[in-house]
Amino acid sequence: MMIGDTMAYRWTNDLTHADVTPKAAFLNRRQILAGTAGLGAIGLVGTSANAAGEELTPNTLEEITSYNNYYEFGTGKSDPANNAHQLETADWKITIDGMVDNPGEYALADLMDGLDIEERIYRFRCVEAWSMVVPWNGVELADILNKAGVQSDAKYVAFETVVQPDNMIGVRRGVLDFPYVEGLRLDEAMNPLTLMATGIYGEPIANQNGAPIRLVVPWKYGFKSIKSIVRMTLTDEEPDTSWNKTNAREYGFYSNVNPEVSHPRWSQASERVIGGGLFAARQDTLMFNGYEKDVASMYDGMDLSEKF
Ligand SMILES: Nc1nc2c(c(=O)[nH]1)N[C@H]1C(S)=C(S)[C@@H](COP(=O)(O)O)O[C@H]1N2
Ligand SMILES: [Mo]
Repeated sequence: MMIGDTMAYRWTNDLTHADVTPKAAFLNRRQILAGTAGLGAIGLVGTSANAAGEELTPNTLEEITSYNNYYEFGTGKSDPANNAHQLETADWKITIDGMVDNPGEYALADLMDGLDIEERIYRFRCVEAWSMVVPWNGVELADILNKAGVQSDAKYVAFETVVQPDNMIGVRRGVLDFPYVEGLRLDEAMNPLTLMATGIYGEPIANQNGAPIRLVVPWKYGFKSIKSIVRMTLTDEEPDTSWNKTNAREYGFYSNVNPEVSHPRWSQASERVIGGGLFAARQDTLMFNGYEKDVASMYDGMDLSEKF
């Protein structure tokens, strides 16, 4: 198996679906735009350029929806695609509580009301040393948090994924301590790059990608980008995070992408690009996954190997 290709601590597939997928057809810019022609239906005020003004070639929707980590639906890369149709997403509500002026349980539609859904084409780098490029549709987390009114003593946001044991085989098997939880420092949460995604390629986000709404933090390892969110709590204490609880030595709270700080079991200096096929070339991993100029100042003076 490929070294560094697993964060599963009980079991993992040696060869996954994506490993045997033939190289994806090259999608040019025009085709990508044509493919997003229907975006008006979900209120996209779309731009083709991404926030950082980079030209990235997104992975295909097939790749993005067939090679996933969503342990509630199993630990294999193709398990979420096979099992996540069971996720119940109707009448989705998100509780926002803790240090906010307007705590409560919000209907997703009310939270999104009045916000412009943008397209953000971001690099996505899993801690297991594979990567994709994903054309998300979503809103800045800051816009949602501002609706709730963040109080001045809040320092972190804690996030929680839905738990539906009847629908989630990984929850029934107890492959992790559920609910899946994550957290960001408040400045990270308020950073303009931090997205709450509701779509990919202009379509509602697939269940296996975290329907109906998930976090996307493109400069951090993928496990920070928690799926199917039902609670956000503003707090003044650093929140627990699922992978840190599971293995604190290997997975820190910050988990910023950093080619110079190795995982205890593998290097993070390079990554395998999904879609390249079994013999895909690796590419160098970029500091903060290529978003250094947008985010590095948040960590000024911080020892990034100590606060990994
Ligand atoms: N609730 C929940 N969120 C999760 C995960 C998970 O298992 N459960 N896996 C994380 C990991 S390790 C990664 S790499 C990304 C994968 O997102 P994708 O399947 O959309 O590529 O989701 C993250 N969010
Ligand atoms: Mo990951």
